[in-house]
Amino acid sequence: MSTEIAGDKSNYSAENIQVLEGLEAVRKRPAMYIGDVGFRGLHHLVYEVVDNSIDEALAGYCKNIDVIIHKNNSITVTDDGRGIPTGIHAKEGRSALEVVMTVLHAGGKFDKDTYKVSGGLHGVGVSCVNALSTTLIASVHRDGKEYRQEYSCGKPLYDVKEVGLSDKRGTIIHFMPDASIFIHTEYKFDTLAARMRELAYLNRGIRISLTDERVEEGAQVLTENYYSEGGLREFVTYLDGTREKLIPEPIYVEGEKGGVPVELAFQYNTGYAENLHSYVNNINTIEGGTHVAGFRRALTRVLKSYADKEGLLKNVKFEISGEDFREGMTGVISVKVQEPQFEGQTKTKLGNNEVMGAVDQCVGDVLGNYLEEHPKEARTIVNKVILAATARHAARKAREMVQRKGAMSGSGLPGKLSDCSETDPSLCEVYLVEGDSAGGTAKQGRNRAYQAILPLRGKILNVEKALEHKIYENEEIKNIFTALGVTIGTPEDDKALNLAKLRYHKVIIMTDADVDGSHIRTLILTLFFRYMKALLEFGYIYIAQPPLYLVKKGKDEEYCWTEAQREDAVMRMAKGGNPDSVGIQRYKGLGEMNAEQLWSTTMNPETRTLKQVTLESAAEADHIFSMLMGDEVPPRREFIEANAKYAKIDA
Ligand code: 0RA
Repeated sequence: MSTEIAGDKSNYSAENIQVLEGLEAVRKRPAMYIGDVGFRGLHHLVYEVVDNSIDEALAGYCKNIDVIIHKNNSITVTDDGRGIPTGIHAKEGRSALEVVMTVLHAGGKFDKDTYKVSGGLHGVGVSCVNALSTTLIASVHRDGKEYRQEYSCGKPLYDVKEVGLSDKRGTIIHFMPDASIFIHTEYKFDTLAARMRELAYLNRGIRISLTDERVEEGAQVLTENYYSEGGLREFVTYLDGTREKLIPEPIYVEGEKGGVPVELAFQYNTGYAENLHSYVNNINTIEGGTHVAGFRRALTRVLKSYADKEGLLKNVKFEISGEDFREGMTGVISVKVQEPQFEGQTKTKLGNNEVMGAVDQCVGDVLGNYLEEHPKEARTIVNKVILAATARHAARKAREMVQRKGAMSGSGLPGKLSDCSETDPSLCEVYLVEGDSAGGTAKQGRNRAYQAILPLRGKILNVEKALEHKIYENEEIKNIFTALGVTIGTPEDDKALNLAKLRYHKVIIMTDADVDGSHIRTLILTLFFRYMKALLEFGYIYIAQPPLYLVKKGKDEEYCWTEAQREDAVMRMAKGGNPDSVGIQRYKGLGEMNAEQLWSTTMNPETRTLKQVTLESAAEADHIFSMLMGDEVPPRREFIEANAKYAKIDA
C-alpha cells in the first residue's frame, strides 16, 4: 500500500483541490482503481476495508474482525484495533480520520512504524470504498469515546464529532455500494466466505466472522467463523482434505530472512498434480515469482542432496528434474514484502529478487533438518519423486508419439473439428459440444465464419485420477488440445508463449442441462484447471446457456432459462385465461432443439448468454476440484448438483 498523500508537497489550498479531484477520479474511472464494476469490484470493496483491519492485526493491536452483509446488501466491518486516529492531523489541518477516508492512498500515513503489508491487489485504500459508496459511516472507539463521521459519495457530511462515551476500542466501517456505479449490488456469501477463510489461514491467530442477514423474516442469521491456530499447515490440510496423504503432517516452515517473513507448508499426496498456491502480502500471486522460485530451488536441492547422500538414487538411470520433486505436492507459500514489485500479464508475479534467497534459505534450513529427523517420511518422499520421474519419461515418450503423428496428418487438426474460416483468434470461438448428434446440430446452426465445433464423445477421462501419460494418450483430450492449438502439460513458465498459439479466444463448453451434462462440464473444467490453468486465469473459458423451457401457445413461442421467466411467459400468453392452455416443453438435452433453435437461443452472439468462468480463488478451486473428481464419492454427489461452485461464473 502506498503511503504517499496526494499533493503532499504543495500548499494547503492546492492540496485540497487535488483531494477533491482524487475521489472524483475514482468515481469517474472506478475500474482503474478497483479492477472492474462487476461482481469482482463489488466484493473488492469489502476486501479493501478488511485489509486495513488485517494490517492493524498484523501490527499486533487487533484480534477480531467481524463482517456483516445486511439485508440491503450494505456492509459493516468491525475490528477491535486501536481505532483510526481522530485528532487533528498537523499538516492537513483536519481530523486524521477524515484524511484517511477522503484522500487516496492516505492509509498508512500516520504510523510509519506500523508494519503495513496487507492490501488488495490494487492497494487503493479505504477512501476508494468511500468514493464508491452512496453512504459510508465511520465510527471510531478510542480513548473512552466514540467518534463518528458520515460521507456521501466520498464527501463528508459533517466534521468528525464525538457521539458519546465508550469503553470499547476499534473501528467500524459501514458502507452502501453505489448502485449507479456497480453492475451488480448483491453480495455473494460464498465469495466473501472463501476470501475470509483464506485470510484466516494466511494470518493465523486472527478471528474473522462473516454474517449474512439476508435471511427470511424471523429466521436465524447465518454466521461463519474463521480462525486458524496452525496457519498454513491447516490451510494445506484443508486444501488436500479429500486426497490421500503420504506423510502424517505437512512440512512447515516459518522464518524470516533479511526482513522478509516467510511462511510455508506442503504435503505430498498420492496424486500427480502440483498444487502450489503463493501469496505476497495476502495477495494470491497466480503467476508465481521469486518466492515460488526460491521454494522450488531449495526443495530440489535439499531433496536431491539427501537422496544422493543416502544412496537412494543408485539405480535411477535417468535425469530427475525439478518438476518431479513437486508431483503430488500441495503447498502454500506466503511472504510479506515491504515494497513488492508485481510483474507479469496480470501483475500477480513477484519480481523482488531478494525474496528468492530469503525463501531458499528458510526452506533449506528447515527441510534439511526435517529429512534428517524423519527418515521414514524422507524415504517415502524420495520414492515418490523417483516414481514421478519414471512416469514423466513414459509420458514424454507418449507425448512425442502423439505430436509426431499429429505432424504427419495434413493440417494437424482433429478430423472431428469443424473449423471456422476466420483465422484471427480474437474473433474466433470453438464450441466443445457434448455428443456427436448435438455436435451435428451445432454444426448446421453455427456461423461458420467464426464459430468452430468440436463434438466430444460423452465423458472424457477424469484427469484427477488418471496417470499423466494416460492423459496424453487419450484421444478425446488430444483432440481438444490439438484443436485449441496449445500444447498440453507445458510448464507454467511458458504460459504466455503457449497462449499465443491459442486458436480461439472463446472456448465455449456446451453440454445438456442435466446431471450428466453438468458432470461432463466439470470433467472438462478439471482438465483445463489441471493442465492449462492459464486458459481459466485469462478468462478464455465460457459456458453456453441453453434454455430450460419452451413456452408455446398457438404461434407464440418463448424460450425460458429460469422458473420465474417460465411462469411469467405462461401468464402473459394465457392473457388472463386458463394457464393450462399454454404448452410447456422442458429441454433437457441439446438434441431436442433443431439447428435454428440452437443458434437463436444458445449460439447467436446477439441473443445468447455466455457465462465466463473465472478463477477467483485458485486455492478454493483446487480444494473443490479435488473433492469433485477425487476418490471420495459422497462429497462429490453434493457438488455435482450444485454445479459450477468451484469456479465463480460471472454472467
Ligand atoms: C494508523 C494509526 C493508528 C491506527 C490505524 C492506522 C488504524 C487504521 C484502521 C483501519 C481499520 N481499522 C484500523 N485500525 C487502526 C493508531 C495509531 C495510534 O493509536 O497511536
